[in-house]
Amino acid sequence: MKALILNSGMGSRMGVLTSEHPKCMTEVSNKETILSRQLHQLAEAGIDEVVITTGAFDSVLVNYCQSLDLPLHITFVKNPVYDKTNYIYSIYCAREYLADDDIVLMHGDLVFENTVFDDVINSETSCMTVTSTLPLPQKDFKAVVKNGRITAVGIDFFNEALAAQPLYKLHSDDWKIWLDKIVEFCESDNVKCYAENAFNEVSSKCAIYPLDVKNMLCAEIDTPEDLAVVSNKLAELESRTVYMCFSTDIIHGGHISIIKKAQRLGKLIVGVLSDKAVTSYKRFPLVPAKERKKLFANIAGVYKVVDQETLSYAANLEKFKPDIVVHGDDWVTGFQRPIRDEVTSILASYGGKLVEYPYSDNPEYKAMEDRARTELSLPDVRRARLKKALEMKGLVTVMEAHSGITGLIVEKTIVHENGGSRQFDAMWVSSLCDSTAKGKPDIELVDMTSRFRTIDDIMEVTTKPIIFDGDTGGLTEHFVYTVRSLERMGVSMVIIEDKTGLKKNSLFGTEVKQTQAAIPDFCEKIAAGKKAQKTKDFMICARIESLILERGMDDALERAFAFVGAGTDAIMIHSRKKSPDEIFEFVDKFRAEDKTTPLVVVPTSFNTVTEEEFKARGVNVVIYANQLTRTGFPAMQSAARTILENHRAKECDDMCMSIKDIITLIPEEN
Ligand code: SPV
Ligand code: MG
Repeated sequence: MKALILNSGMGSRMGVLTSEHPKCMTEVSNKETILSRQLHQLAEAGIDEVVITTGAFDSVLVNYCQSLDLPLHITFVKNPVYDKTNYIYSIYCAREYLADDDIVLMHGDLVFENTVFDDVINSETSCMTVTSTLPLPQKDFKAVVKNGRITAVGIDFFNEALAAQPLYKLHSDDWKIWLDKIVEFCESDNVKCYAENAFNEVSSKCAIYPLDVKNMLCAEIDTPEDLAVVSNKLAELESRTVYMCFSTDIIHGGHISIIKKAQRLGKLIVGVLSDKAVTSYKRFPLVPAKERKKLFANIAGVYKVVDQETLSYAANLEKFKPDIVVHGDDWVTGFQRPIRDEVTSILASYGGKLVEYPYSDNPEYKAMEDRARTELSLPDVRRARLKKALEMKGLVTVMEAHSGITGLIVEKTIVHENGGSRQFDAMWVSSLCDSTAKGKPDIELVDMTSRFRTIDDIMEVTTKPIIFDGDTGGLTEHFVYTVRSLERMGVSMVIIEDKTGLKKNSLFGTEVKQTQAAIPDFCEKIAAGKKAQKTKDFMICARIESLILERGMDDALERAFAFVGAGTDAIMIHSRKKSPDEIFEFVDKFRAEDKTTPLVVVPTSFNTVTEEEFKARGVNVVIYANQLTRTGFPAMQSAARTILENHRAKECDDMCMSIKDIITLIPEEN
């Protein structure tokens, strides 16, 4: 696309303001002239071929343009008879530079705000700016609009007309029709009329649509009075605020480009989404909000950086009342739609505006995001994330995984709710499910090497933190090695239960013989584990079996405080009662004395309690310990039975996941 700016006019109505230079060089603010503003707008839009027609003071104009040092290639075409002809003849003079291209055509005395210009150049059809909110001017252009199209432009049309400004985007084929007519006019010496007179003769053949700029600035400056009005409006625009929210921790070209666009609309306030909101919405941020704020604060032209605590913009829109909110158009559909709806309704309540730019799905940016995800899977980054998630969210949810595929299910399952998303924070490598997957009883029979193999399978394909079910931890002398191995692998927490001898699954309770470890012995195991660990991120959690083994609340509490004293990083309290009462009682009594040590629960039996209620009571980790195993295996049994019963596989088909779904669940390395 090329630009054509018509600057051959004399500008005589401006009086002394045009005694030494053409009208387009009139200052509209202390930092720009009409022309420098137009040229900057063109350069920012990437339109680098510009044709300027000149007349009086042409060398002043040429020197001035060169002094602006903009990345533009400007062709100057002087209308030698500028004082005897109208701009139709200037266009005629420039015709050889204007053929076969889309054109943005503007008069040299026109000042328009950036949004108007963006709308014009992004228009899919040929268009001319009109203003439906202004009364029809007596002496200026009006456009006659019929069936949605402009059929005539001129001063003397009042019927079915709208105020119009000479800013056009013209597709090459429309422009060719008009330009041919201009040539015809000029070659038959019809050179004192407007170029639009030629258009009016061919308007049925070129499809130019009105682009209504309503109350936005788009005005010609003909007189000093016009200049005052436009300058005031520009000053008003300068004080406009624009709001954008970012969740990203990698700033790439796509972000910079939307920031640049937003800055052109006013003073840009950047809201940085909190770590908690980012985690729920896409993935754990590699860079915390405090640092992400610094990144944005250091981008030239960002006026202010503020926190945005939630996915909802409501609080910040109420507080800052930005004139404009800018966002990519990716939220027009999909799960973010409710957030957008809320933004539009708040903006409407005070007259703000939403501006959306096309979302860039550049593969390079996707590759950067993929690299960030890979980083999350590295041992050091992954290990540290459980502690961070606990600090950030207060309560983390953990789902069982016992293989690569179940790990992927925990990794990738997302549900959308109120414009946000919910996903599990971490994975639980359960001894029950790991043993069951191997067809073995949950009695510490599956050895550590095999358990580590399961962790490795999961780690290879996921990024979320892992909590490992360490059973009793084995002999203290062995446990210290387990701690170091887990730590090295990138596991975040090991939970060991205060049992000794042949361990059986807790859900058997007192139906089987199980022995609880003596408090001093277990304390020693915890202390040895803590001493063995190398990083500060790794956590050892002591699991108390007193309620399972019906040893009473006092025993459970006594153990909890002793284990905290021995250095445990967290306490898991277990129960196999359907009612949560004993868990609640423990949590209340523990929290009365210890406000900080994280509390872990496994609500397999007491499964009516919601995460919100657990959090309100002071619980920090909720582990769904076996639900993938307990739902997956019956489905397999049923498939096997169906095939046996039907002597073929067809009847089983409806129970099967489609191959497409399997393929999308399992990512391919690239
Ligand atoms: C496991 O998942 O292996 C556990 C939790 O230890 S429970 O089965 O409830 O004992
Ligand atoms: Mg277990």
